[in-house]
Amino acid sequence: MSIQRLDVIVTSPGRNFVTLKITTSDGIIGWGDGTLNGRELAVASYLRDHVAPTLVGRDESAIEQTWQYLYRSPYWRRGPVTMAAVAAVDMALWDIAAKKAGEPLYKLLGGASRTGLMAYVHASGSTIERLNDAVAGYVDQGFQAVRIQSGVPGLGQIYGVHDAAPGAAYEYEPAGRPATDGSEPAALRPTEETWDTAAYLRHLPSVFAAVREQFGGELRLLHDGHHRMSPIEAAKLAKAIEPYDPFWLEDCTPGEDQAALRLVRQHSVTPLAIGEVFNSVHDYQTLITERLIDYVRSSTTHAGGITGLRQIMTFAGIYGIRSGFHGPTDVSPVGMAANLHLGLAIHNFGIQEYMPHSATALEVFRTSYSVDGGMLHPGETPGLGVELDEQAAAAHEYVPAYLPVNRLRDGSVHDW
Ligand code: CS2
Ligand code: MG
Repeated sequence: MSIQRLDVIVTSPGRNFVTLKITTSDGIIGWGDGTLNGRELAVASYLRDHVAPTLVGRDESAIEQTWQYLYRSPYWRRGPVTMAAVAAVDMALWDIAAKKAGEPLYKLLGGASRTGLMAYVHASGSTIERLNDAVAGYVDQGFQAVRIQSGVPGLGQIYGVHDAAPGAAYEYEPAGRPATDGSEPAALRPTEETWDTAAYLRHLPSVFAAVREQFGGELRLLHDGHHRMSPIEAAKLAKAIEPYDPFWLEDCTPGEDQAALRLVRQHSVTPLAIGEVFNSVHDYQTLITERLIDYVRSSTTHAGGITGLRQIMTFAGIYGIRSGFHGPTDVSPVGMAANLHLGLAIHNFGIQEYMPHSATALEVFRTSYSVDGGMLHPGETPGLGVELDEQAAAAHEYVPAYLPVNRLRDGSVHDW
């Protein structure tokens, strides 16, 4: 049996997704997620123009060899576009292998190491009161871990902060579909936000204090710094929130500066998570061997699929570092399912990010994973357990959409 055809499907049910469909000569279909928020068409072209023609006729069961072939042979290794494309192929081949075995994918990865995966959800609010309302909504639904993001007095819209009905699902990072700015020809530009780290550092400890006061000590509280701090600013924040027992502080400094976390570690025992923008085990080398992080934030979609992320987790496991896989709505339901199967199987699972996809997205992607009492499970359907409805997908054409730009008050471009 062999790979007979590869089709790349770009669909936009509320937001853009890039999905690879691999069909084998005996008619089995595998799905893979290659969505790279704001750069979707680059991955689609990489897959269509440079990957698909080289894979037709290959043995679909040679998953590891195909991964190495796509990783090593083009000479240009790593990088988000390449590794999202590798991820899409890898997931689709695992999906096919598990469908052929008639088993849910986690059984091919060593079987279940646990009964379910603890999820964390996103609560946010422009004010502390609204944030607390959002947290209450999730606690009522049984979630045991909540990421808390809030507005900062004096600043306007901040990425990742929205007021939503308590407990309601929302796609807070929709990768804004840019409005034209009146210029001719119409420019499609990302929206822009203003940032002030000092104001944020003054405010955030009071946010943690207020949430702890209302919900007590047991609820796990997470926070995402979204790469916006310098090492010394991050150290200051990590130390300031320590009394509120955070589960983790995520992306406190720009991810590519691995040594930055040494400084944060010297000043605080707040657990650290990083890696949603990483795409290979090499990005983690210093962080893991020096134990500068506690949680790996990569997703299967951006780190070379199940094969790539499993490499990272095996390496991390030697150092007692656990998973906190990236699971925002820009990881498609296919990628989410891949995260769940891997998380169920590995020994060093920690927690799984969970942002429910919109009803429109779930009409295109038919899922069989579940969430119950704050715990996720990939389900028992053979394969990944997600099928793309091609007719439904065709109804949603690609729309250019970009993540916002973050600037300091003086207009200079900042990390976000
Ligand atoms: C966020 C992400 O989930 C998170 O922790 O940082 O939603 C991230 O901003 C997006 O995936 C970017 O595409
Ligand atoms: Mg993040």
